[in-house]
Amino acid sequence: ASLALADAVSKPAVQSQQEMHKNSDPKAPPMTKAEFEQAKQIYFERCAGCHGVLRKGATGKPLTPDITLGKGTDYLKVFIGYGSPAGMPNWQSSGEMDAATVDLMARYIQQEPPTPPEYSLADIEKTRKIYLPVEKRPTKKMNSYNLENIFSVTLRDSGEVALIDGDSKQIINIIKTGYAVHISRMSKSGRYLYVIGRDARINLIDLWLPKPDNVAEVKVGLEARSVETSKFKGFEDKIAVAGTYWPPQFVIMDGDTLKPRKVVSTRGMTVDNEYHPEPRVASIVGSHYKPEFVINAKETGKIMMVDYSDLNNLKTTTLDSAKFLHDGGFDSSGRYFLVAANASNKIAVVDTKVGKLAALVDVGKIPHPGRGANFVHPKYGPVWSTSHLGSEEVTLIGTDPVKHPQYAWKAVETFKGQGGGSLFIKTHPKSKNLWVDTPLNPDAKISQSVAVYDINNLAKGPQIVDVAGCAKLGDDGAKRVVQPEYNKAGDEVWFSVWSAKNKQSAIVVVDDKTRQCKAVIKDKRLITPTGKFNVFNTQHDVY
Ligand code: DHE
Repeated sequence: ASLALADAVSKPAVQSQQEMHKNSDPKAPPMTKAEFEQAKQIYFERCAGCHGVLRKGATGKPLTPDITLGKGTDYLKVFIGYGSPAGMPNWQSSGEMDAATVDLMARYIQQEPPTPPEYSLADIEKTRKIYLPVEKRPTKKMNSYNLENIFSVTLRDSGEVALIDGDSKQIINIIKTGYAVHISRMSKSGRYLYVIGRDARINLIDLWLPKPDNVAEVKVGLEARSVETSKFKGFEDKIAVAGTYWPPQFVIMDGDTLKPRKVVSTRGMTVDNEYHPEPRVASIVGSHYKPEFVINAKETGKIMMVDYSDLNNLKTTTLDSAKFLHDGGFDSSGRYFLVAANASNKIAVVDTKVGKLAALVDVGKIPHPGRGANFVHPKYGPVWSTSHLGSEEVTLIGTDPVKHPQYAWKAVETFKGQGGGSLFIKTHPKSKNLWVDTPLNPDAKISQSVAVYDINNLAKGPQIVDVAGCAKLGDDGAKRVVQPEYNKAGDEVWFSVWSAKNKQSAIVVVDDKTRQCKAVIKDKRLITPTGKFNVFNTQHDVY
């Protein structure tokens, strides 16, 4: 799974003398076995996240042969090469795939999708490595870093995370991880950092070591996006959980050794009472009110509140919401969890105190909040906000049923951002700014800049900050400015300027008050930076 796209593409398969792939429907365009294997790997790394391993569709359209065969290779090549305004990336015109690869993928998606293997608890346990046993780990912090202001930065295509000291902006360590780490999460105490690769490899990093590094590792499946730890009193740092895209299941582990304890399948009926074979696990959060994880199954629209206090008698409350569940975060009180149901254009609100769905709120097209942004609106009181992948709208939802009941769980205000293709929105309790990125907008000017609003005067409209311009990377190739993340003090906001793997990228630190670039972190080791997670803000769900 660590095979990078560029490597795969640079070794075109020799078609003639090789054995051909056998497809059940002979109408599918011919491919050699080697081409099929190469395309399978690229599909896994680039396409499966949106279209599903079984190609049944979710964020992206279904790509099963009953649909793709009718479209044919030429049509599919245009779509793959040039993308669509609905969010399909322009793989060829962005320079990320060459014409031969686009042709390969167009032929591949007309074949029957291969069914990947299942993955049991024993399979998981076999992959587990302990680099430093618990008894040999330090009993107190052994370094002088200000741990709470460290950023864990995904280096997507190199299969690493960079730990960057938020105070000095120096790289503390570059740590080998799974491929394309998706998120980083902190243990309740702030000592352990968990990262999960797209290939479902989890790395446990101990921030107390003289130089923070891996202490354990496990591969929990074939494809994954989410990892979380127990936050409830009495269970601090004790339990970890990871959700996988394939197989569709979640795994509960010991927090300090990653020893798998329980695997639970998410296959079953959707909220429309139809069977789904691949309900992938999207976001997971640890409840602050109960010993529970809130686990979101994408395709079924079911939200599972899983009680981790007794794994042998596992109690789960399942809430019906809407399809397809994706990303989300807590409101400012930490009681309500708001999650995007992106195919329904809704936000589901979970009351983690009583274990019930509080509301389903209609928002714009394909909401994509990341963890969202909480602030106090002058009129509506506390609100949580989301931007959208499929529209230029930013939507605010009232989150205070006690003091502002008339606004609670309603979309109280919608205003325009720079354009569609937004992935993340962010503010901080100490800030007056609301930052909205647009990395997937097809217009380079928009994907390379961000919009920032004054939360006390949203009507004034945004100021546009040319973040990529600050990085001074030149005109060389596509760059996307992605994911605002605050430092602990809430006076700096960090952005990734995400270039192709073989091009220079950077992290731009913007002064939150002046909205001017304050620092640019450039280093040849910073390959394809995407998500950034400040230790303190992640540990305490501050966003
Ligand atoms: Fe993400 C969060 C899934 C594409 C960067 N992404 C999430 C979460 C899920 C998810 C389920 C929530 C995890 C949680 O909170 O527990 N992401 C997917 C996909 O299925 C999708 C659409 C396609 C894919 O193939 O993976 C996808 N995501 C991307 C990207 O292309 C991004 C920009 C770069 C990358 O590394 O792949 C990307 N996703 C992120 C980031 C977060 C995230 C940075 C966490 C944001 C935060 O602030 O919490």
